[in-house]
Amino acid sequence: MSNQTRGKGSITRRSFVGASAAAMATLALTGCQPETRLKKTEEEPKGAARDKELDPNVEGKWVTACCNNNCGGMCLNKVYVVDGVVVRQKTDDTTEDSMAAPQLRACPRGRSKKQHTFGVDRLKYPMKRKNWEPHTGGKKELRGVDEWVRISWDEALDIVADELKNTIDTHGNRAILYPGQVKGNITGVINALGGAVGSITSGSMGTAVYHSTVMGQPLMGIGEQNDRTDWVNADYLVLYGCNQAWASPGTYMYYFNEAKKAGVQFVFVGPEYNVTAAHFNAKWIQVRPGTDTAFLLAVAYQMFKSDEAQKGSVIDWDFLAKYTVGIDGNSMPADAKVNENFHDYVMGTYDGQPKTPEWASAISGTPPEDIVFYADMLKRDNAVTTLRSYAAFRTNDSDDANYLYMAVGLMGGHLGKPGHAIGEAYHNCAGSCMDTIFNLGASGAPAAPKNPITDIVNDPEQWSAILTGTFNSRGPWPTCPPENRKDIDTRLIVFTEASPMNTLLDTGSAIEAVRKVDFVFSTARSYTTQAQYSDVVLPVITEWEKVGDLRGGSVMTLKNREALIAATQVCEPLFEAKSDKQIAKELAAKVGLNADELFPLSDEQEFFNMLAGTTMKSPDTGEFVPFLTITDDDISSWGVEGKPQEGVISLSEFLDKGIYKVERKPGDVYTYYGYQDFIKDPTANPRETPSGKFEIYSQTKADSLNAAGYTKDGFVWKPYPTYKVPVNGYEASFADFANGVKGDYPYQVFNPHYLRRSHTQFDNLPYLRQAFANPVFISSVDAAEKGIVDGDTVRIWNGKAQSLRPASVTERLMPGVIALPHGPWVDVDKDGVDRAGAENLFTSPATSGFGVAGYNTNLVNFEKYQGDALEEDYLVPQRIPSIQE
Ligand SMILES: Nc1nc2c(c(=O)[nH]1)N[C@H]1C(S)=C(S)[C@@H](COP(=O)(O)OP(=O)(O)OC[C@H]3O[C@@H](n4cnc5c(=O)[nH]c(N)nc54)[C@H](O)[C@@H]3O)O[C@H]1N2
Ligand SMILES: Nc1nc2c(c(=O)[nH]1)N[C@H]1C(S)=C(S)[C@@H](COP(=O)(O)OP(=O)(O)OC[C@H]3O[C@@H](n4cnc5c(=O)[nH]c(N)nc54)[C@H](O)[C@@H]3O)O[C@H]1N2
Ligand code: SF4
Ligand SMILES: [Mo]
Repeated sequence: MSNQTRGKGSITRRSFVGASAAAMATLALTGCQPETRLKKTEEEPKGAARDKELDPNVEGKWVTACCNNNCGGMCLNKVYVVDGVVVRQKTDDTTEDSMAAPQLRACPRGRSKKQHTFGVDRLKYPMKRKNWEPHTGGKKELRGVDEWVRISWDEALDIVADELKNTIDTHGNRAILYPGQVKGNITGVINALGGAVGSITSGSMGTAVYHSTVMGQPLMGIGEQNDRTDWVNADYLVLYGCNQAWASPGTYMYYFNEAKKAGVQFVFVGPEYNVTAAHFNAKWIQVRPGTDTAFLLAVAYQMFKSDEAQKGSVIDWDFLAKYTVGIDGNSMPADAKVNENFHDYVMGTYDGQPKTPEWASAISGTPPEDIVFYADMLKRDNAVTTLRSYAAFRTNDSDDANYLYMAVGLMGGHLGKPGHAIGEAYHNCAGSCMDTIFNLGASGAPAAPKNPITDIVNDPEQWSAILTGTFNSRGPWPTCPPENRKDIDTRLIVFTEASPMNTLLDTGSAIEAVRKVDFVFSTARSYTTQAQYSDVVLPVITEWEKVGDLRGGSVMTLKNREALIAATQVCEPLFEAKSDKQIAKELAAKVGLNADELFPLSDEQEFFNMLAGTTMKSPDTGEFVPFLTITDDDISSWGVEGKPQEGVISLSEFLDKGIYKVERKPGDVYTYYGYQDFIKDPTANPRETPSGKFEIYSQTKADSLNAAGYTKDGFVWKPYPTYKVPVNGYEASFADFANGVKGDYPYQVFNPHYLRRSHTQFDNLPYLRQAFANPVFISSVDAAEKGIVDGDTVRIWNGKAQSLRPASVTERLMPGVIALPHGPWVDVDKDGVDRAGAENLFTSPATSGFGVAGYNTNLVNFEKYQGDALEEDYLVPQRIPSIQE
């Protein structure tokens, strides 16, 4: 394609690049030197020809621009488009900020999206690795460091089609692997060709994903919590290892603020007194990473003890009897195989070790009096809302931690009534998860062909599967048991819509594995790690180039219960980038499939179908009704098929505004309490467990954990929650734990989800690099011991890797714990030193329990770096491939 005017805007690509470069130069100056910018403006020659898009007299249009990055918000982003170019951006000014309808204001990432779409690092056309050769990969060891050659789409898709066919013909479909949380159209095409080995992930939720349903919580542990308008009714609001200010922007913080104003006491549990905890002046209950099981067992112990001492005023025994099984020997479930129970274990009947606050404190680092405080807080007369995210569960051997989190809440009877909840604060739903107000319509596109290959590799095992040629394939959900040990000979890797080299455990092995196979291809918007290590890279459009996007409603469709946001196209696809669907469609044709059958609908038709099918719970009747009014004129102007309908708001008004918010009123039809139906009538609305109740004793849990085959140290899982020393956890930081002798890697490290990025997305953006330095956070106690001050370059290492990062010294971390933010793009220099702080270089697939990715149980050492100080990330040139035209 040449530099032709294209699409809706009337700007040529050449003039666009010039304009956006000019706009960026101005913005770069605004960032650091306002006085310079003023001077520059004054110096501009009067009457000089201006680019139209920079001329305030030329009118543009506000467009709602999609912002959806697996980030934890669902914010309104609007961009002002003049002549096809985005010149300004704003966020939600559609309502006053109020409890009834808080503003959905964008975070710094959303406000930087302009650089994501229009940045100079956008990949412009397909490219192939210079030393790649068909079917063998050529010089495979050069993956990641090779140069690139620009190729046409035709050639790129010919190569991909040929490599797919050759791999399938020579080695079979099991030789293809989709690593990471892959989605998408391209994998659908490969499925139509016979499929590939897929992957299973514990991802965000760690051990909670497996156990929650077994115990009685729905939705992989997302569970149920009260409508967030209820938080004001709590006496205590517990943030159990969450950090909403960083990891769930959007409206969480708004409702927390309201709760704070109403006098709610905040409590935070975790290793770092993070910004959210600090903002609400929370009481800090210190717990080292991966030690929550010990902490919570001691909380249970203390509750039993105080209840005895205070004659039943702590534990709600009637509640336990009605809604749970297994608290003690009097309430065993019918399927129990072991004559042991939770109460007696906690008291030390079976192992001689009462799980006292002092016992837990030696492991979790929690002062015993804080364990007593927590137990006292949970007593039944207090209104306690506990909210957890999943940081505590992205740890090895925390398989009983979510059980305990639930169990101690149930002991206080904190469920199903105002102010009481044992809930979670999942970023995907920005507060209220269940009981939807909007249900999004279906796109009408046929479901992607199913993957005929039934072998599935557990995420932590993907790189070792490639390197060793064996893996445990998936058995009955959720296990990958040892009897499913299988051979695998991976020859081709597909990287699309995930960043597994950066985000799965053990990035070093990822690099090795990727260099082993015959062919690797990826889709990418910029030069991500996956793109860097591929043979062929296919440039894909960003959200802003898509025809439209509809978000909101429920936890599964992201993110905010009370709002729907419809984004519309900001600009036509840039350069030669194509949508995933377009790429898949063209690939389908290349491999001889019927592309029109696989992808029959236009993007407009799919977007229209989603809009037309969306329903809303009526504020008057509580029944779901069509959301949009659609006319014959709408249908003909869209050029789609459909029927007119009556709804709550017209299609054109909704798309113009880009947002529809439901105003909340106290006691309205949208009010709910977690598990309210079960609490009202547990027989008519049983939990999905063998007993129909919450199971503090769960035979299913014990049986499946023991069958999973990941626990290698001889430990036997019990049906009730017990303590297991975690692999790579606190105890492993000692050479001799009993005598307090530290080992080679004496520091625990966890990975906060960091504001500069959404996982790996945006890591390359200069605005965000300037705003967020991506340091390693170190406790002031540890820093003082090592002579490290704020800003010093620190070397972090363990047996697998070493990285450099600037230190951020803080009093808000427990000594012995460092925090290395999640998601930077791995950047290993010629000496083997990573300069980005890519956290998964340090993690290892030492999975245990159900085989989860134990990201937050990990050990390292660190010191002040003696070499040249690291330059700040924003001074490092953006990662842009050098390409031969
Ligand atoms: N800015 C930003 N926001 C994001 C994302 C992102 O990449 N960037 N990703 C999104 C996604 S997909 C997810 S899953 C969520 C993750 O959201 P979270 O899991 O809530 O985020 P984290 O930052 O990993 O951890 C939150 C807090 O948990 C505490 N913590 C760490 N380990 C432990 C532990 O073992 N026990 C206890 N009790 N506390 C612990 C730490 O103090 C930390 O501040 O964030 C979402 N939001
Ligand atoms: N050590 C450690 N590792 C972690 C975590 C941790 O806390 N510590 N957190 C874990 C968690 S909670 C999660 S959820 C995972 C996330 O892991 P990933 O899902 O692998 O992370 P992302 O960086 O969001 O990767 C998404 C990629 O898809 C691309 N992409 C987005 N939309 C599209 C699209 O429409 N089309 C195409 N073709 N590409 C698209 C993005 O540009 C990006 O490159 O990471 C996990 N990894
Ligand atoms: S929180 Fe997420 S949706 Fe909101 S502006 Fe930031 S990146 Fe966008
Ligand atoms: Mo996640």
